[in-house]
Amino acid sequence: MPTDVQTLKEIATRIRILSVESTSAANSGHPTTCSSIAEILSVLFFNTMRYKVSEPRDPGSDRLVLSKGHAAPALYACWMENGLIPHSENKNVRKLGSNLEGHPTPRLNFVDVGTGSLGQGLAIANGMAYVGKYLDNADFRTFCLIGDGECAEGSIWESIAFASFYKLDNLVLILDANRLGQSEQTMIGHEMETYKKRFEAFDFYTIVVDGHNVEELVQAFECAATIKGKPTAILAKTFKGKDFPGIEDKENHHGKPLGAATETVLKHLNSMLKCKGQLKFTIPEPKCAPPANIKNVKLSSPPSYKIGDKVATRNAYGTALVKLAQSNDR
Ligand SMILES: Cc1ncc(C[n+]2csc(CCOP(=O)(O)OP(=O)(O)O)c2C)c(N)n1
Repeated sequence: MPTDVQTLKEIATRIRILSVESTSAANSGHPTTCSSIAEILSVLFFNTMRYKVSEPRDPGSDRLVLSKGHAAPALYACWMENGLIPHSENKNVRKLGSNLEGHPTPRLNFVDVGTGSLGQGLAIANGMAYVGKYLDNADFRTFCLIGDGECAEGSIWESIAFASFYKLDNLVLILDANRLGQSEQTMIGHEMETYKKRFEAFDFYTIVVDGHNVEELVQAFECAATIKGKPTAILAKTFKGKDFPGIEDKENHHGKPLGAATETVLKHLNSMLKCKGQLKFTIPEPKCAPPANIKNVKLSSPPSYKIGDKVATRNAYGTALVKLAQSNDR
């Protein structure tokens, strides 16, 4: 049975609360960045994505790349709500010695790739989707969440071209169009039709949604699963700092904990909760996929250069790659 809409809304509010609490406790971080994606993450983690909480790296699991890695506290909140991380860890986010760093790292068993340097996550998600579709013939889907400010990075558009060229229909790109970047409005702000035209020009199947409407998100992800021969872009119109009174959609709040406003914001968010106890949700099981052999990734023979040899770096690099491939065909 799918998770009901009210529960998905409730979890979104809990994600906001946890993100505010952790960043205020750390006195650093990006609570407004987390807030704009609360519904997107709630629907992905508690309705759409197939995965196992007990085995986050199950090869059949859907992948999620949080390319806007500075929203890490919201990602951690999801893994707290699904039961993998104890809630007591939330106060350690961004603290020295905690693996719950300001940006996700693969030291965490539910993170495949470190993100935070904007513009990189989509290229990596492409690689995952490419492998799933063409090498492993596996059924998992790859989701990649990018920011609108992040779209100023040229590498995003290179990756969009790649996904389209290779017809990665197992890739779902989600654009969190919260209008604001680091210091001001992004180039095209909330012009969703302009985004749509751009993605369509790259031959993506494109769906514009209200990114705070869980029903629209559920439908969009379901629709994406039916699209063949092209990747899907879900363009979510959102608000940075959503549900933070006095802060939502305002400039000058990027990368700042809420400080003196923490108490009033938490009071407001808590007043939105309908259920204080355990929520009932269903996480779909992953389908079977072959485990990838990533053992024996080493040079088939050691480098044989002599001191003083002059070798072009690209040749040395190429030789090393060939030797790696001789030990492991991945
Ligand atoms: C390559 C790179 N350049 C700059 C930064 C610094 N930076 C961190 S967040 C951010 C703004 C991101 O805006 P957006 O993608 O819209 O995310 P939002 O926080 O609004 O959700 C910038 C420029 C970075 N992390 N990586």
